Order: sequence, then C-alpha cells, then structure tokens
Amino acid sequence: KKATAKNALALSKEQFKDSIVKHLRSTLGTDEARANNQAWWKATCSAVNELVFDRLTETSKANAENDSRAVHYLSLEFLMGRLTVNNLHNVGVFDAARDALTDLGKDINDICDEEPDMALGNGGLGRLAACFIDSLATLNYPAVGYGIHYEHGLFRQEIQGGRQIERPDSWREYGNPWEICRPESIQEVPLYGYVETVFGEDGKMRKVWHAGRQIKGVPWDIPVVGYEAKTVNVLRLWESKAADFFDWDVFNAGGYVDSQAEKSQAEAVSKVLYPNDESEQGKELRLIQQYFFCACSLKDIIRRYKRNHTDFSQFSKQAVIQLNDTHPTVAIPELMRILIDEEGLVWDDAWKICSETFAYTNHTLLPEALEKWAVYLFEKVLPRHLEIIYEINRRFLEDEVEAKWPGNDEMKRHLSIIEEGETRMVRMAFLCVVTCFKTNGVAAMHSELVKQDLFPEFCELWPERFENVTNGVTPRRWLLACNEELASMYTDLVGDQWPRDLTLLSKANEFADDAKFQKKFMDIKHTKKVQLAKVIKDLCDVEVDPNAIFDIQIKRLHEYKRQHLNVLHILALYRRLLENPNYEMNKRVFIFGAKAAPGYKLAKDIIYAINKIADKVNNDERIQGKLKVVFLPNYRVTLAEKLFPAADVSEQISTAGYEASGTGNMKFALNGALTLGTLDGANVEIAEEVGDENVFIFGLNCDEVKALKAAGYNPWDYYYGNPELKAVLDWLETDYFTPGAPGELASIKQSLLEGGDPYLCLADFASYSEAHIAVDKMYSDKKGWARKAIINSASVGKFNSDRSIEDYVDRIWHLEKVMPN
Ligand code: 26R
Repeated sequence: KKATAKNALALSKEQFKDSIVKHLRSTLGTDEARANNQAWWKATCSAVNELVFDRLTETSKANAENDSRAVHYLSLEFLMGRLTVNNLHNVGVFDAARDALTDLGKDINDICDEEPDMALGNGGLGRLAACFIDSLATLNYPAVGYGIHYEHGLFRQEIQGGRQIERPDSWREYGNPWEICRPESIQEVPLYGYVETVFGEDGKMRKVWHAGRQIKGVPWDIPVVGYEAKTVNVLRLWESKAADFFDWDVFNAGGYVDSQAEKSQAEAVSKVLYPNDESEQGKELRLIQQYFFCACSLKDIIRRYKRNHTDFSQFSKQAVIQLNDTHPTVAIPELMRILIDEEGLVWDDAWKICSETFAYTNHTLLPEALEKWAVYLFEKVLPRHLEIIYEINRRFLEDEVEAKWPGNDEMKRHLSIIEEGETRMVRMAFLCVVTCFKTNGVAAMHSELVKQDLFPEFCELWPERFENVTNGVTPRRWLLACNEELASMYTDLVGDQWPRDLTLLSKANEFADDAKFQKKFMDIKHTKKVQLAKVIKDLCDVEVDPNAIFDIQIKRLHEYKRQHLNVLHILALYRRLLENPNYEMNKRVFIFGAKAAPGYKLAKDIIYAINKIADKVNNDERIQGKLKVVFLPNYRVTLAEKLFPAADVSEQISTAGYEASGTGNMKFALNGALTLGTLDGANVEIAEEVGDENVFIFGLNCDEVKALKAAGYNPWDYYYGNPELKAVLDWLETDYFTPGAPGELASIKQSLLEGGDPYLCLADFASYSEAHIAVDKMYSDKKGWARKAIINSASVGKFNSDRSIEDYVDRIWHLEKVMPN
C-alpha cells in the first residue's frame, strides 16, 4: 500500500494510456512505434500537464478574486532537480502512470531518466528555495518564486585522471515540457547611463535616470504542484533578451556584426549561473543579473497590485518580499526608485512601504561570502540606486545611530552601509538589516550567531527584528518519491497522511525494539544499498559490498565542510589495516559527492586526493576489501535521491559555528542514517529530536572553537602530538598515491600546517577518529543499530519544510491560506 495523493482529477490507468498516446501523436508528432524514450517522457509530461495547468489556472483565479496577500520569494537560485516523478506523486497519478507505461511496453524509470535535472542552483540555498515553494503550494499559501531562467545551470562535473573538469549544463537543449512562456508579461530593464536633476513647475526637485541601455525580461512559468494538487503556484524565471527597439536599422545598414554583438550582450545576462558557493567575486555581470531579475520581478508584483489598487497605501499589506540571502538586495533601492521617481511618493512614505515589505534570510556567516559591491560598479551600472543607497545610509547614520550612540564617529564608520577604504564598498547585508522588518537565520544556533557575531549593534538597535526559522526539507521528494519502499512501510504503519504531517512517523518509535519491524526496516536499507551499489559499479566501476557500512558525505566541496578531515581519517584506517592485517573493523565504504567552485584550487586538490586514494585503496588486495572509497562524479539532486536512502552514516563534520544549518543532514536522518557530526547548524536540533544516544557527536563545540582560535591555535602541536596524524599527513607528500609524482597531494598538508588549518581539522582529528570507532562498534550490534536507525527516521518530523513555512507565516509573512476551487 502506498501514500497516494488524493485528487478528484486523478486519471485511471486507461485514461492515462489514451492521453499519452494522444500526446505522442498530437504534441510530439510521432507514434507508439517510432517514439524514442524522450518522446515517451514528453508525452507523459503533457498528459500530467492537462491536470496541472488546469489547477494552475484555478489557483491564479482564486488569488485574483480574493485579492490575497502573497509572499514573493526572490532567489538567484532554485535547485529543482527533476520534476516528473515529483509531479506524478503530487498529482496522485504515479501508479496510474507507471501502470499505463507498463501496458504500453515502457518502464517508468527509463522514461523518467530522460529528464535532465533543473540545476539552477549551487547547493543548500537553492535546494531550500525548491523545498519551500513545494511546501507553500502544499499548504495552499499564495506565493510566487522569482528567479533567473539560466540557459546553463550549474556545470556538469566530469572526472578525468582524478581531476574535476567543468562542462556546460544544457538542461533545455531539447525543450522543457514543464515551462510556459508568457510573452504578455515581458518587462523592460534599464541599465547604465546617468541621473539628471530636474525642477518641475511646482519648484520640486525630481531625479530622472537616463539609462544607457535597455534589455527585456521574458518570463517563463514553471508550475509548482502542491501535494494533492489543490494549489499549483508558479515559479517565474526571467530570461534576458535584446529590447524590442533593438537597432534593426543598423542591421539593415550592414551593421550585422554590431547588432549581433549587442544582442549577445543582452542575452549574456541570463546565460549562466555563477558557480561560486561561499565566495564573493564582485563581477559586473553578476550585479546586472541581480538587478535584472529584481527589476523584472518588482514590475511584475506592482503590475498585479495595480489591477486592484489605485495608490500604494495597501502595498505592504498585499505583498511581502523575502530576500533569499543578500543576492536580491538591489530590489530595495529599486522599489524606492520606482515609488519616488516614477510614482511620485515622498521619501518617508516610500521608505515606510519598503521597510514593511522586505524581509531577509541570512544563510552564511563566512566573511568571504558576505556580499559587497564596489561603489564604482554601482555608479556605472545603477547610478540612481547608488544615490538612494547613500540617502538610506545618511538617514540611518544621522538619525538612528546618532540617537543611540551620540557623537560616536567610530560607531558610524563601523555600521555604515558604505565601507570606507581603498575601494569603497556597499555592504549588502547591512542594507538588508537596516531596511527589512525581519532578518532571520536558518537554524537555532545560526540565528544566535547572526545576532551575536554578525550584527550585534543592529541587534541592540532593533532586537525585535531578529528571528530564527529552522530549515526543513520536503518529505514528498525526500521520502515519498526517493524511497518508495520505506514510504510504503510507513503508510502501512501510520496511514497515508504522513507526507503532510511528518511527525506521524513518530509512531515507529514504539516499534524500535520490535524484531520484525527492525528486520523490515533494515531489509529496506539493504535493498537501497544494493541499488546504490549498482549505480557505483556503473559510474565508477568499483565493486562495493552492500553489507559494508555505507558512510556518505555529499555536499559542495569547501574547507569548512572538512571533506579533508574525512580523508585524513580514511588514511588512518588504511594505515591501521596495513600495519595490522587483523585490525578489527566492519567493512566500510566511504562515499563522496561534491562539486568544487572552478576557481577554488584547494577544493579541486581535495577531489583529486579522494580519487587518487580511492584508486590505491580499492585495488589493494592486502586489505581484503575491508575499505573502499568512492567519488561519485556530478553530484546533483538526482544522484542525491539515490544516496540518502542507502546511507548508514551521515557525515556532517563542519567546524562548529560555520555551517549555517545544513539540509542534507535532515534527509539522511529521515531515511534512517545515523549522524556522525559536530554540534553545528541544525545538527544540534537533530540531536535534540532523536536523542544524544542516537547520534555520534564529536569535536570542539562553537565556543571551544572560538576560544582555541582566540588563544592562538597551532596545528603543529597536533601534528607532533599525534604520531598517527603525523604519519597520514606525511603520507600525502610521498608518491604513494600518485606514483612517480610526489607532492601532488601536498597542498592539503600544507594548508593544514603552514596554512594554519583555519577550520581546525587537526584539532578535531582525534575526537573524529574515536567517534568512528564508536560507529564501528555500534554497527556490530545489529539490533542496537536498527533501533537507532528507526528512531532517527521516526523522530525528525520537525524538519519537514511545511513546518518551516508555517514558522515563516507565523513570524514573518502572516499569510492566509487560499483554497482554489
Ligand atoms: C555571494 C555568492 C558568491 C554566494 C555566496 C554564498 C553564492 C551562494 C552562496 C551560498 C550560501 C549562502 C549557501 O548555500 N548557504 C547554505 O544555505 C543552506 C540553506 O539555508 C544552509 O543549509 C547551509 O548551511 C548554508 O551553507
């Protein structure tokens, strides 16, 4: 039995078959005999879309009729993954589709494998946005996601000779059946130019921005299907094009090349997603991307508002705009500009509207990820916006800071939105906190650090503005769709409502010691491990034993996430096995998936090290297959869906205080993996929910990290103090893993010693190593492990993204549900 979304519109198998065949012919221009799998996939999508588009129309009708308050989720990233299986489940026709395709001689898995991932995001922040719009639709809240219709999503990763190679991702090359182009809602976006001050006949001063260029934004709508498909919201993604008055005369006069150059410049704006995760680069095109989609989205929001309103007095009642990190911050001066320059409002009225409309979510404390834009860039690209930012800053410093800290110029410098220095910079996070009515962090611990470490003075000024909303993940994708076997076991146990109310799973806690239940649960885990083993064989040509402990670390590659700490421990284990052939341990498979930012040298060296170590370890007969290391290329949502269900151990080993929340940690626990982690981000809350005895916590906590750094951390002490650690670090300098090329892995050792080990890998090594011994010991107790795995899966109902959304609604957005017909 399965949890199946109930939907009055649901198709029977026979209806589904007819619809697929009809679409093969009328939409795809082929037939059952000639169609390839791609055509079958598109025909299947078209059949679902008949239901989805209908709900989309009903939803937008209901919102228009109700004149409902809505949230507008502005994000440079939406990491959607594939949509077909998800939409089939949410519409409630997955079984009908599978059976229909079977009757037609097709396997639904093969058909759905035709779909490219919609990889319009880097990692956590983008995937969170995707989970949030799923939950908003499921909970019937009026919401629009706004983003960029990138031609190329996050690069495809190939591994050649152990090294990462970036290849372009072309997700739309052969069309995308889920998107609808809306030329009726095209917007124009000005750029560059200068600002003129004019005095009207009334003697009033006005500012006129004479743009140097204009591009247009074409909206593409992706339907966002809530569970049981009552509400279908939209994700509206903007594509840049040359503006309409584009100079075709030049073209006719023979200026073909010039006119094409301008066209390519306009199209460059939405061409590619920036692959930097956590390191700001300050590139002009990136600023233009940010402004482009904010300007289009605001015009869209205002156009919809004006259908029912003649002035702006109700604007902040009707619209709340959530800024997903600082990336869309330029929306703030853009709304000020529209209200003052175009709508004729006075400053104070415009400011009141802005400060009641915008809210900001912070996703990182890393200094290199905090956005700053050079003042000269702003001046060049958005001259009027810079003036507005100066005025916001002047009023903030002269009114608010002066009132709180009178005569304190040092404090004014410290809090200024403009950072003085050789190149003056706009601090985007300060602009957000000064403007927004709420600023939130993404896990309890992170939100405390946002207040204490990032914005302590702002918090003194406005304590009521700071909130926490702990992240969550959608149980539809991360359990129902990715782990059918466990999903149906839960449906048998608690009924079919758990995909909405994930806390229902807690009933399984009563069976945590039940031998039959344990066997069923661990049999499912084994099935998923067998399936993953096949994927590993196909992708890496490595044989792994499904009876081994599957120990998985999947996330972007970054020093603070400490994949290299994992590597050091693998080397230590390998060394123990070589020194002592009778070293007692359960078989272990260490699995990695990670993309490195293309310019992040050390991150790429760590990928290379993992691959080189894997080559050696996996082919070393002396260790009798007790240890395997696997690096899965091109980690993405679709691979993640195969990895979470197959994990025994979830590696969440960031330096305490650096991972804002993490969301993979939640997906692992939900699928019955045990966390091996530090007290960081949401790990803290996961441990609270599942109980300290059911997680493996190690390492320094956040305060200890700060204290050690303050006291002067010296990694050499740990190097000389721990012979095993010294041996594995020295090993990296030899040519043991890179025959004939000593030193190829030396950069890792170097960063950990001469480089000062900024993320304290060496300080945490011994504790990490002990925690691994505890994991191994616990795994030998099959019943004890099964009990813990069940308790983990059954106890993480809190991390449903529906709960996160209800928190946003209660604490920040204050929306009402709208039920479409
Ligand atoms: C400025 C630019 C280069 C940039 C910086 C940082 C672009 C993208 C990022 C990504 C950051 C903000 C990110 O993904 N943060 C992650 O957000 C997740 C969702 O809240 C958290 O779970 C995760 O801990 C955090 O690292």
